[in-house]
Amino acid sequence: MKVLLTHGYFLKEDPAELRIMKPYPPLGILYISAYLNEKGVKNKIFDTTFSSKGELKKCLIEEKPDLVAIYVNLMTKLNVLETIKFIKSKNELIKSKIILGGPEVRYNAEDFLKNGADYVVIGEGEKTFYELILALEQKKELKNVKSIGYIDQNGKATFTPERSLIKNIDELPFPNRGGIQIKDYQNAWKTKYNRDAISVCTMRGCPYTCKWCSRAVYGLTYRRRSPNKVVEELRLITDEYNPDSLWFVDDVFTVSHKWLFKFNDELKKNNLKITYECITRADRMNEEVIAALKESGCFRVWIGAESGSQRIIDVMDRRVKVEQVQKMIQLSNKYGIETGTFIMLGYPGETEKDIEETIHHLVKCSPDHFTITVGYPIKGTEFFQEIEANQTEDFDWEKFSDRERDFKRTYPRRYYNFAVRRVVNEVKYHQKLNGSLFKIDALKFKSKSIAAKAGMWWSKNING
Ligand code: B12
Ligand code: SF4
Repeated sequence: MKVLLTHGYFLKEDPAELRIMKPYPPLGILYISAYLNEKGVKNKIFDTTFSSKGELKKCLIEEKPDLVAIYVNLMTKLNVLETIKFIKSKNELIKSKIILGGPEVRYNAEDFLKNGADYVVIGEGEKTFYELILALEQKKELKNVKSIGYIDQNGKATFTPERSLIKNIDELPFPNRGGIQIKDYQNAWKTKYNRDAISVCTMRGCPYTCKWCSRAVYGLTYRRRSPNKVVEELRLITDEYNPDSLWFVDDVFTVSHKWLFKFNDELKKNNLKITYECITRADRMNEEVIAALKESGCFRVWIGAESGSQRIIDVMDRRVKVEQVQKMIQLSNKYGIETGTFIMLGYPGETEKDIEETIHHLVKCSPDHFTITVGYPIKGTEFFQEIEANQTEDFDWEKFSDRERDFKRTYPRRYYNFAVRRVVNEVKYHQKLNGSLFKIDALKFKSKSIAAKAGMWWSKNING
């Protein structure tokens, strides 16, 4: 069987992503590809990141794969639907079956099947996809393949029972980075930042329950590769690509302190020096952990909080104290590690007072970086369940992603665009005021902050 793995992320067609220019390879597909290679199933990857929709279509027509296997997340959903439509409209591709996997699948499976996908793989993909390929090759009954969905003979969407997760993820082969042009990613980074980065995954799942976070793939689990296996992969990456830095895509890098200390020891034992960036939670940090992060090469740590208001953090079930977040950001900085944090505005129940507390929080702990988004409900999350009844308009699934799904918030939607500007400019004002000799710079940000505050008032009281 001819298997083509692909996705729907086209960097050139996305102005926002072009501005950010931090592309990462599609790790999920690279894991699937490596697993199939190990099992002797030939497969090819068409990496869309630096390509175009036209090139993908050309490749499909040329290759005529038996199976087109596509990764889909909420951002790439619409592009993936377009690819499905294309395949279904071409006589040359009449025999190509479409299989979808990735985080967007579990809670949208029926819609994808109705829109042309032949099969969906729910959750962790390696074993399921391999078994599905075998069943299709040997024309066996699909009902025996766990964790898949398909349209049965009666035209009904059918789902098989859930498969248990792979217990020991050390068994998995390293992602097939050789199947794509990693150099293209490195060049894109080098051009923009003078520094490149390669992504690595050491854990699967997260044991926490933040209400807005999607756990559609790995659920409420925590499985970790052993430090020596990770170091083995890092050695290969270093020898092959020699990147300036690594990015651990793990949900909570310091969730196990024991693991971190062992990882640090393993790096030393193997005389491997790395520079890396990771994400974690303040409640899984302390001074000893920060020292270990520094020693093992962490140059930047992202510490989640989402809000500076304890009330909102609690509503989100974030299970962290805002003071802890502030303390860990300051302590990491003291150890010479750059810090970043994520902020989300517009969560249900958030008021202007909470937004002001968020500003106060950011000013107080002064992280080196922060990202700010207006929260949106991802299907399958508790946040989604909470707002489902309060959606402001009918949602056309085929035309929009969850990012465009809106609901009745405390204030009109437009208010939050001003609120984002207010937070960014007010924080910059304080940073400039404290850091620069030229206070005139600070005043520029202050005036923008005041204008944004006026916009908040105007959209709240006059024109929402
Ligand atoms: C790294 C990462 C990013 C990176 C890089 C993305 C990339 N190119 O890989 C960056 C920072 C750019 C990013 C951005 C975004 N991300 Co992101 N990201 C992640 C993160 C932390 C890790 C992804 C990863 O590599 N996982 C490891 C691999 C091995 O797992 P996997 O991809 O899920 O693959 C497995 C299965 O899904 C399945 N599978 C995957 N593909 C396929 C294909 C087939 C055919 C089959 C059969 C199976 C299969 O098998 C794989 C192995 O078991 C995840 C959370 C997580 N822990 O997974 C969020 C996550 C994927 N991101 C998410 C979101 C929301 C976003 C953004 C929309 C955020 C935003 N507001 O901008 C953007 C979208 C960007 C884009 N254009 O696609 C959500 C997705 C939710 C959803 N329903 O789609 C997640 C799950 C976070 C969360 N918990 O809410 N992200
Ligand atoms: S936000 Fe982070 S800690 Fe919370 S559930 Fe998601 S991955 Fe886990």
